[in-house]
Amino acid sequence: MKDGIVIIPTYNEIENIEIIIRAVFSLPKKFHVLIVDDNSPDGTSNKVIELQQEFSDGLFLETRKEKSGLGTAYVHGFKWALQHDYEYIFEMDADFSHNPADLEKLYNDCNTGKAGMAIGSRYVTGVNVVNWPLNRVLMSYFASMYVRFITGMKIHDATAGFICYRREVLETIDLDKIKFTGYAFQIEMKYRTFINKFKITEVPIIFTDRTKGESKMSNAIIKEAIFGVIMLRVRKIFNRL
Ligand SMILES: Nc1nc2c(ncn2[C@@H]2O[C@H](COP(=O)(O)OP(=O)(O)O)[C@@H](O)[C@H]2O)c(=O)[nH]1
Ligand SMILES: [Mg+2]
Repeated sequence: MKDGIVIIPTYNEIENIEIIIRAVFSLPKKFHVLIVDDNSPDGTSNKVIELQQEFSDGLFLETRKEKSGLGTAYVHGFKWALQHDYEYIFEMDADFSHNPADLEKLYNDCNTGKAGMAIGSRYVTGVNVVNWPLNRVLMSYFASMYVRFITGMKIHDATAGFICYRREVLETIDLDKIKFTGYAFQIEMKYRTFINKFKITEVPIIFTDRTKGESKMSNAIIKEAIFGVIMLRVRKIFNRL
């Protein structure tokens, strides 16, 4: 079995890709990295290929034909990581909203058996979000309250996308059934982990808005999340999840 791999989905992250990869490989704890790029027009994947010369034993790239959303990019990455025998599988953004230095804290919760899923959480100790406009903070915070209310999960940060999974958790989920692509994807993964009765922990992190490149957030992603949560709950009630 191999140890940990950090999956980073990318779409037009040319300004971040090299520094985020270097940041992970310069950590004291060694993790492998899998970039899942959707054929970014800005050439993100060419930069990854160039860096593979330097990090030949730990940097991997999967390229998809077109932009197909964060959820399916992760599902693709999860399957790859399971096939390649990794024990600990991470989700992390490319834009430094998630600090790579926190990876080890998430890893430790999973590695010591405290968690099957460890979440880097913005809202365990107040609101640890830096530089986001107030409306985005409020939306994100109330989204978590809404998810708690509908699903009954006691999670403070339901849309968080900074996660470590033990492989059993991903093996237990039927990944082909995951349909959501945006924030709803993050909620769905937590809900399925919760239903499968794995332990979930929240590790406090500070989330910082990106300083380089552009957010791919859209109204469609917000709508998907609002209706997606209700759909998840209804499907669970009718045992169709
Ligand atoms: N492969 C892939 N990555 C994506 C897609 N949409 C967003 N990402 C990546 O997912 C991460 C989070 O996206 P971001 O736009 O920062 O979302 P925000 O933090 O909610 O504003 C970044 O690394 C993006 O490059 C997509 O459609 N495909
Ligand atoms: Mg971001």
